[in-house]
Amino acid sequence: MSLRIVLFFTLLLFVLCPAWSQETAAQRDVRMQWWREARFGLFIHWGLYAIPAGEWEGKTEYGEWIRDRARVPLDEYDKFVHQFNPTQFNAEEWVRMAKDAGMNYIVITSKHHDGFSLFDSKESEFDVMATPFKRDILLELAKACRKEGITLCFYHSIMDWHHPDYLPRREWEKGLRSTDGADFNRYVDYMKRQLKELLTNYGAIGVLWFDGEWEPTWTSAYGIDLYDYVRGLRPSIIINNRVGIGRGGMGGMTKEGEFAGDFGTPEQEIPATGLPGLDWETCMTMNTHWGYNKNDYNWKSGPDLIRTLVDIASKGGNYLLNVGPTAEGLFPDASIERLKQIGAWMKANGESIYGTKASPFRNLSWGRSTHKRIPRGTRLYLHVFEWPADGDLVLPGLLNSPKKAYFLSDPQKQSLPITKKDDGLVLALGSKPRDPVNTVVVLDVEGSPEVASPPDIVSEHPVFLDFAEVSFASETRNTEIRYTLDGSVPTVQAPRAGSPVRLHGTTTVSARLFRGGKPVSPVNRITFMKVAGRPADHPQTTQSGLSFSYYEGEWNMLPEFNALRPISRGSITNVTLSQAKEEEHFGFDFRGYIRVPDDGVYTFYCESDDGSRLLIGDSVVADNDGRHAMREQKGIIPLLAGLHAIRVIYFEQMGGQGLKVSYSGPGIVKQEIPDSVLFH
Ligand code: H79
Repeated sequence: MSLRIVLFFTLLLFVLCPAWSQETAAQRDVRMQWWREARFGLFIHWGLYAIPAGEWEGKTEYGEWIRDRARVPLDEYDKFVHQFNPTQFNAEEWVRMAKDAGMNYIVITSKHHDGFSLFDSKESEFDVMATPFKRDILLELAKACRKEGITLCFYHSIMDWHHPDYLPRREWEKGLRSTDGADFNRYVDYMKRQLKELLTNYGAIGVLWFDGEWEPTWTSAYGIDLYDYVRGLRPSIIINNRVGIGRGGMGGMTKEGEFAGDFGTPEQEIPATGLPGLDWETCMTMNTHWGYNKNDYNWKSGPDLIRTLVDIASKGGNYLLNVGPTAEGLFPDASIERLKQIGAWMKANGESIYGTKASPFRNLSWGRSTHKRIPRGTRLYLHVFEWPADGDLVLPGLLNSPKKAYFLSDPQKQSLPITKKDDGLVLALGSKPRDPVNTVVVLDVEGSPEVASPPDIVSEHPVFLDFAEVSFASETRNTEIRYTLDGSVPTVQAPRAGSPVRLHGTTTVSARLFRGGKPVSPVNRITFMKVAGRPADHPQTTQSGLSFSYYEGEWNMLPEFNALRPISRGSITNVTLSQAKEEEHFGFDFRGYIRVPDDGVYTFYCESDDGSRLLIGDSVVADNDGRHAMREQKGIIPLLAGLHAIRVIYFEQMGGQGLKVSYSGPGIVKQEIPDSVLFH
């Protein structure tokens, strides 16, 4: 092909493909920059549900889901439109409260699952202009945000319990609202037209925060199309991962290989560790509900919220903290009080949050850290939650040469004494915290952060029957690992880690990093226990399969099935939900024996939606209780060859359902437990 033809096709490709699908990493970094630096935002859940304020027919447990959870018929709910008149609403006050709390952006519900639009929508009669209030709330907020330099963002629900074309109906609503003539594609077009209104009439919008994507009608193809559509309207906008269907439950991160949107959305959760290379934002309520609930007094404390913000920043995430305003248009007093407490801390310490990166330390016993690049070095922010008893703050494994340390809140920046030890630095802080919640210490060091974390000590299990093989690993460059097997601290004379070490009895293994003959990391220590396997059971008779009892009821946790009367009983080839008579609100208790071929440590896995638990004999091996989407929990147990009593219990509250029980062990790669090894 001639160069000219190649050029022509390249150009054609460029013109035909939307810019966002060929965005380079550098372009993405530019687009994400404000959001990554902002770190802290205000979530606002506001709509008609503020009027009942959580109460319906004497029950007071509801929030923004009230129409669904209390099964409020549509025409009943629609009456709230005529009552919505938040005369106390003052956009400037709201925005100022967010700003004073140290927040950089606001995400407000342009439309929640109930389908009510908080803005003047030409596409819907179910909007704020149909209320006595008749003011475009989002327009007033947009103006106030622009004035205060706050980025306005919209939460827009894909699920819609009001629009006639939206499908499916709620389970309980099927007889009440017909689906005749409903056309989901037409609903999607409606949603797109509303999004166009939101992206053209309110100035620059920072984020579109989708939600309610988990219903079966929403597909990956719809998600990709919607993402492209929104980026097409506003190329620089940021979109959360709930635009597609790749979110992994409430943990919120995008599942491997799925369409990601721009950031993960853990809900009411914080990832256990940082997630290098991923953008994410934890959203959280201050009490229990998102929408206003007048009886919800379950407030997190101000100090708790401050530490949560710091914890999230130390893991490289954003914090989106919610307020549910009242039907009068006011933030609850308890929310205002907490925003002020956070604001006071942020005013003195915000520098340690905005624009920072995740902690270079794996774990700090006394608190958290964040960091930033500075010319020729790194500025570490050390967030001291637990003040050291002797006033000495230890930075385990920090290899960089220190330049200067001082309290962030000290205008004089008086230097704190620094001592270099073998395995880190020690800062002399003095005897009293400057801030009872979180004192921030600034430590400037040379170069990019380098932390010698204690080496990993790796073995298949912490217990073994016969012997265990242990190996060592570290990611710190230019170091060697030395270890001992008697509980003592490894010195430079201790053996160097090489091929795996074989243990025959209970042993405490200690390992430490060395560089140039000197220890540079703290010591890692793990005890591996030699244990006796559980002796096999000897049931009198056995037939293939398991026995089961089937129950019905509404539970949020696994109930005590023994105390309940089963709806039915029987035998079954394996743990399956095939004998369930309902779609939701049911449970199973499976019992029998499992045959394991060899002595050894076995791992059992319970994957379920909602909760499940697996017991061998009386031991709980895998506990996956609670209401959740498909999620796996596992555990181990040492077993001798033969039959072992096994029990699996399960419950389904509502939504999706599923149960998968797997095992692995000596000679058995992880697999679902086959029918052939189950007996009763
Ligand atoms: O707007 C607030 C809540 O109203 C909304 N998201 C926050 C920001 C919310 N909707 N539902 N939920 C929270 C909980 C729903 C959980 C489930 Fe699922 C939906 C369980 C099963 C389907 C999420 C998706 C977890 C698994 C799949």
